[in-house]
Amino acid sequence: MEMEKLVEEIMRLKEERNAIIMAHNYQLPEIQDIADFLGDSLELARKAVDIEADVIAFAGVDFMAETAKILNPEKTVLLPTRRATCAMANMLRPEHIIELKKRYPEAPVVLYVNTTAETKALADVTVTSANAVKIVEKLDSDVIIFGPDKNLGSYVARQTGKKVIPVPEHGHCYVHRKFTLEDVERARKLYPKAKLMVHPECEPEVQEQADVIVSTGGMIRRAKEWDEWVVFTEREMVYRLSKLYPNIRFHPAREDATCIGMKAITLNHIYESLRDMKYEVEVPAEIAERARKAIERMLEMS
Ligand code: 5XR
Ligand code: SF4
Repeated sequence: MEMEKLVEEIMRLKEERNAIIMAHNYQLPEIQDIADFLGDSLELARKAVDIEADVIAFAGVDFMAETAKILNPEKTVLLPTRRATCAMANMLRPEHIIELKKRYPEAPVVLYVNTTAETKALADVTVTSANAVKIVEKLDSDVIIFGPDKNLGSYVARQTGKKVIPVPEHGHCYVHRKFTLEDVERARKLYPKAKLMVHPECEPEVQEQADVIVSTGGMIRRAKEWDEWVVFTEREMVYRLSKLYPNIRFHPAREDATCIGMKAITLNHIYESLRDMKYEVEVPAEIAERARKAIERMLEMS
């Protein structure tokens, strides 16, 4: 189907199903353009609570759709393709957590929201990059189990002075790990007036060079502070920022920082997803209940 016709069909199906389309900031431009809401995973999941829709077509990776489902159990949440998955979230298995809990029975389990529902169910509290330090400071323990992003974990350790036991041992995001000091140098040469916005999943030495270290939601909030930025995160973020702020200049730090899971979703998948009501995200009740408690604890503590 041609793009125009495809969009028309999606709009028709949206009405028919009483559906809305939510998309993460890393989605393809043509998907960002038709989304009802854009944001980072937590913003989207929380937004979904206020919306009167029966169906949410979720253009993002699977753990994000699961979080939306956990916070909106009465709504139907659709993941447009099963290939939309997060390599970092998949690195952490429940067994890893159970194993470490045996060795550190007193240490609370703190998990980044970039995790599967199954692992969130084993967490005492979830965190985002924005609230991780604040929450870990408040926890009544000097040792914490933290996963899956080791870079975010060491950032938290540095900021709080607490001992962080990483779970799994080498959890990371391959997209953000691509950025190096050479990218920083090139950016400074090419755009001497620009400031650097760096995602906390990047390597520590790259974070040290940042003017701001923020999640994608934070990038949107902080962009107004300057008129030219180099962006150290998934490349489509630049499309999102440029569209929001046409008078500010944004440059991707690398053209090849693309998330395969995010890019697995096409407009055609969204069309088929609303047409056939697939693929419905289901989280077993017991897991959802426990994962929801960990998320709610984060919301209370932040
Ligand atoms: O998955 C990611 O790499 C993106 C992101 C974000 O900044 O949007 O880290 N995901 C969010 O769920 C994390 C929120 O702190
Ligand atoms: Fe996961 Fe990295 Fe993709 Fe984010 S960018 S969804 S952490 S693989």
